[in-house]
Amino acid sequence: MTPIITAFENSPDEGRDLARDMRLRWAFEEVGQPYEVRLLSFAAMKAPAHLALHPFGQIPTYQEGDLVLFETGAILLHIAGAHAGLLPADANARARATAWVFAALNTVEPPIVEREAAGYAERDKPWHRERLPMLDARVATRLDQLSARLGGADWLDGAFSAGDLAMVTVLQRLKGSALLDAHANLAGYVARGEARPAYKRAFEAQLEVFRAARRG
Ligand code: GTB
Repeated sequence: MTPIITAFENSPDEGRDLARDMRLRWAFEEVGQPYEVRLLSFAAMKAPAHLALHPFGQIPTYQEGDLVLFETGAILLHIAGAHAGLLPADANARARATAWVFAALNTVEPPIVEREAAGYAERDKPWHRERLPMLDARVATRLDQLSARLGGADWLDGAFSAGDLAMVTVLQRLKGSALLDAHANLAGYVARGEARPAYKRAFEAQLEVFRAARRG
């Protein structure tokens, strides 16, 4: 049965791969699993039919038969567990790759999202300028630590895994910022992820949603 995911009908990033359905599209492409996408307006995301799938009214969701999932980490691990290509066969290596998925989403992503959200939600507050260096410092600390761990390796733990896929998509949110550019190995790591054929196919698919909307 072909899995169906949900994505923005009109993504605010205009097809620049920043919405979280991109992680799932990339994972499907890595493992060679065809998928379908159901596009949602913002109103539809908050309507009862979608809230029955996603309690927080967000995208993406995943449906396959009577299985319904939300949370990209859970969906990514589900896809990776069902197909070869994103998790190593060795049990310990598999557990470490899983840990990197959690590290990306629980440890590295939160300060990045917090900093990003401050940029658009708090910009007009009198304390915003005072808070910004602290938000930058929290991100910088995580990047310093991640950079030290990655060192000169291509991927975080041996071969490319679901952990790298999650981490690259998290770091992409910093592309073009001095914070990421301060670490040549992390910028190179993101570029290596984006150079993967599966990533390119996923990127084109999400960009096509924006192009199609423009064509009307
Ligand atoms: N923890 C959840 C997961 O990983 O699945 C988070 C899901 C989530 O944040 N979804 C966002 C959403 O539905 C879309 S991806 N937001 C609407 C809402 O909460 O009402 C976040 C996102 C959206 C747009 C951009 N962009 O345009 O740059 C980047 C990231």
